Order: sequence, then structure tokens, then C-alpha cells
Amino acid sequence: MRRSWTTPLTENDVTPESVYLNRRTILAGMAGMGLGSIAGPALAAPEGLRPNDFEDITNYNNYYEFGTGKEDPARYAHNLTVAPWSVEINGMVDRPGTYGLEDILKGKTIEERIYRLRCVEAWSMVIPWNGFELRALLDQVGVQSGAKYVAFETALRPDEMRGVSRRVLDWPYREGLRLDEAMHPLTILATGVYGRDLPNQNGAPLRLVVPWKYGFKSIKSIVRITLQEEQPYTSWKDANHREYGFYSNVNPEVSHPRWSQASERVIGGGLRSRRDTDMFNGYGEEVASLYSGMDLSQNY
Ligand SMILES: Nc1nc2c(c(=O)[nH]1)N[C@H]1C(S)=C(S)[C@@H](COP(=O)(O)O)O[C@H]1N2
Ligand SMILES: [Mo]
Repeated sequence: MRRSWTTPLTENDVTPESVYLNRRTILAGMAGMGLGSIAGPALAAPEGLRPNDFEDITNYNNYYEFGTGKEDPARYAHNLTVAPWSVEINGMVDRPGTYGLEDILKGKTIEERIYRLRCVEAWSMVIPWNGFELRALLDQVGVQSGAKYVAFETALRPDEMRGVSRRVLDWPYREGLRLDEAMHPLTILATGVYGRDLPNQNGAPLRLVVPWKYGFKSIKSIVRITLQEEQPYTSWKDANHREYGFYSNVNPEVSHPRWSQASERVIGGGLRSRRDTDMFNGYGEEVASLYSGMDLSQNY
């Protein structure tokens, strides 16, 4: 498996954006000089993926608990108390319980993963996440045989989330994955961006990132993870199953009923900057086998 999207980072590795970008440039240059073994192949950015500015990543967001405008999360998510934080992990696991964020981070390697985030609304940006593989946490709690799906739930705090007074969705926001999708090494729980703590608007302190699926699968500020046999309730699909499916794999050939998914607007790329959308958002080499034999126009 290609692992060029992996960069080891220590938990204390706080890098300002300018220094960070500089270092990346220098390392890329070194690799070109045949010093690749020093930088390590892991330090090369995945081909063609240039991260968006921190500004874009933290000011153009979807986090409907704080309002449906793209600028609402940056404006209002600071009201969310993110420390202390704990996650209830239950259902078909050997060690169910309420895990403090410290217990969750203990023993995990925080890596950098530069992924493209493709929203179902047909825009995308490239985000240098910091986080760890979800499977490391699932292994820690011990998934029991018979579990087939993983369900996730976002915090619901009416006092801190001004958007939940409107029933835009049936709160709390919920998402889910098939167990094999959850165990896939591309699937991470993010704790940061650009080597800094995850800003609240991006889903602090812990959010899912599943890069081959539309952005709404990447649920923010997780407080509950449940292993179960049945396909879980998922907010967007269950709000409107004609428009949003459980799988929600990025697919340029399957249109949304109200718009094409063949191309996407590139955030930060200038006024009319667009790119063709890639099957599985460009991660097909890694994930297509998860869906072999499935009709992806039916299982959208
Ligand atoms: N709890 C929660 N998680 C959420 C959302 C949301 O509204 N609430 N929006 C989703 C959508 S539609 C997208 S595109 C991504 C956006 O992530 P970002 O703001 O970090 O770029 O978060 C996803 N996770
Ligand atoms: Mo989205």
C-alpha cells in the first residue's frame, strides 16, 4: 500500500504555518537532490496535494450545530467547551466505558495526513490533519465478533451550540461506517491541523476524517462511538435518503439529484477555479476493493 500520505509527528511538534510550509519546501528540495533517505519518503506530500491556507481551513466550514453559514462555525464554535472531554465507547466491545481524551491519546502515534476534503456540495480543499488511525482505538477497546458497523455521535449542547435550536437535522449529528471502512488505515481521528490543536470549528477535540467519502461522513466533536450489528442511523441519509446515501463515497459519475458531482470548486484557488472530481476522491487505489461487486449507483 502506498503510504506517502503518512508523516510521523510528535505530539509536541507545533509548527507555525510559515515554518511548516518552508520545511516542506526544503525537504522536497532535499528529496530532489537524492537525499530522500534523510527526509524519508513519508515527508513528501502526496503528489499534487498542496494544503490550503490555515485561514481557509478555519474560516470556511460546515458545522451546522453553530449555524448553516460557512462563516458561522468560525464565529460561534469558540463557545464549545472542549476540555475536559470524554468519549463513551460502547456496544459490541470487550472494554466499554467512558474514555477521557488522555486515555484515548495514550500510546497513539500522532501523524500528519494531507487529505483532500470533498464536500457533497461540490467544493474541496486540502487539509494537513494531525491524528491517528481509528483502528488503533478500536483495537484498544476490543471489537467483538459480530460487530459490523461503527456509529458515531457529536456532542449536543444547546447552551453552547446556537444552531441546534433550529431543527435543521435531528440532533445530535450522527454518522456511521461499515467496520471494514472504520478499520481502513486511511480512516483517522483528527486532533489537529497544521500541527496545532484542532480549532473548534473543525471539530475539536476529536473528529473523524474519511477522505474517500463526502465530507459530511467526517463527523465532528465526537462523544460516543458504538459498535453494532445493524447499520446505524446517519443524520443526512435519514433526513433525506433520496439525496444522501449511507456510503457517500465520492463518485463523479453519480450525480446528486440537484447537481452534478463531476467537478468541484477549489476553495482558495481563485474565483472560477475548478477541478474534475476523482473517483473515491483520488483514494481508489486504497479503497476500491472494499466495494467490489457492489453497484455504486444503487449504494450511493
Ligand atoms: N457534527 C457535525 N459534523 C460535521 C458537520 C456538521 O454540520 N456537524 N458537517 C460535515 C460536513 S458537510 C463537512 S464538508 C465537514 C467539514 O469539515 P471542516 O469544516 O473541518 O472542513 O464536516 C462534516 N462534519
Ligand atoms: Mo459537506
